[in-house]
Amino acid sequence: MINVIGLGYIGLPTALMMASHGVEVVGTDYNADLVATLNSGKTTFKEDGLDELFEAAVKGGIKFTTEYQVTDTYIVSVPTPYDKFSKKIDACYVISAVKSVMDVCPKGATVVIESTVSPGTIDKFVRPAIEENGFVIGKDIHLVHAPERIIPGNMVYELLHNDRTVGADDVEIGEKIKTLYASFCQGEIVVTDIRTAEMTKVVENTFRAVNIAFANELAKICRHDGMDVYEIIKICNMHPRVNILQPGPGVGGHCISVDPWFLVGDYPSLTKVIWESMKVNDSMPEFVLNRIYDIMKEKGIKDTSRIGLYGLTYKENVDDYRESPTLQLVECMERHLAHPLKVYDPFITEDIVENQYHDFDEFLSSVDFVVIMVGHNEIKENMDKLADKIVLDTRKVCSLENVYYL
Ligand code: SAJ
Repeated sequence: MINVIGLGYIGLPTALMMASHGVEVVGTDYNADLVATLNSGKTTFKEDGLDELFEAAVKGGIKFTTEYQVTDTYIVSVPTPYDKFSKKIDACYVISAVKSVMDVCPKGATVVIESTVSPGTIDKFVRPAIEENGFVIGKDIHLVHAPERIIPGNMVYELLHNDRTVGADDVEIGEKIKTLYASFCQGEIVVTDIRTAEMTKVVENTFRAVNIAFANELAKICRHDGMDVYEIIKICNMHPRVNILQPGPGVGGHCISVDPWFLVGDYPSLTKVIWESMKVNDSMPEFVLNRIYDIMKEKGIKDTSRIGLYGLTYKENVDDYRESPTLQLVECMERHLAHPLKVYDPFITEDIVENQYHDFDEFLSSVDFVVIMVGHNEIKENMDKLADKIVLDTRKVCSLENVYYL
């Protein structure tokens, strides 16, 4: 039996995937409300194909509980926040989950860490947490790091098809865990050591952050001299070895806006490119604010009362708003004591910010100037409703004429 610890954005789909592929799974989470929701037959976030996967896993016998199980294999997928000031990883959830596993697990058990951790975290924090209990790693407890790679919005497909990395001290244990993931994963699974696995995960997200920063910097250069950044990127990308990403209003989510800071925090004097890239991405919400201001001046708009931000999530068609560019922009306005803009997002039903609307038409009738912060399908399918508005499209999703871009 596999005990998956932490039933969030990664743990839940992973547990469901295994259970629907014939593996006996118990999912454990310390949040009793979350466990109750799952036990009542409902999923806890929106994701394409997740409900169907949930159904298949329930048929496959998956159980949800707040209790840690006595078994031989644990998969830990709990959050790894970072300290905003020091930019270092806060491994407290991983440590506490591993300690709770140690309280119940028999000798010979394997603990797989799926949570993203900065290189060295397992040596620095996880090994001591295990050894504290008198266990000898490699003899009494086996340790594996198998970082996830799935992208919110396409998680179910990517869980099935992406290649994976399994880092282990011992190749035999690595191969055993590879077989477990191969129960559902059709991609190639590479077995390596733990330190390498830790590093690859953070490097993958840093690669994307740096490349998004490059696109954002191009947007700024092009704005400065009135050039069309999208046309330029389109043409450049026809070169066989160039593949520039898309500029946007900033970078959010719990991965790309976070993981690169682990490297900056650990190697401050060696991470010039990464650090500057993060600063460029972090500057984008304020860049959008400046664009709003310029357009207001051009159009003779005197106050912000009829300006609205469309989209609150960190990217299109997901319900996750962690570190989202819209939240960053709202916070930036607050810091400048500015009156909050109207905000609407079809995926967010609870009140997150001031002046938030929950009905698309009501939102539209309360504004004359719409800033598209997220390109949800809803807005793409309802472009005609923006025909009489001033539109600043930060995602290049608008098909109307006379639209402003970044
Ligand atoms: N973004 C841009 N321009 C782009 C692409 C993205 O501005 O061209 C923005 C998005 O709008 C969003 C942010 O960047 O705000 C991040 O979105 P994303 O779709 O690039 O990535 P995430 O954070 O949803 O998922 C990433 C993925 N990592 C990589 O692609 C290297 C995913 O595979 C990882 O599993 C995930 O991080 C994670 O959990 O680490």
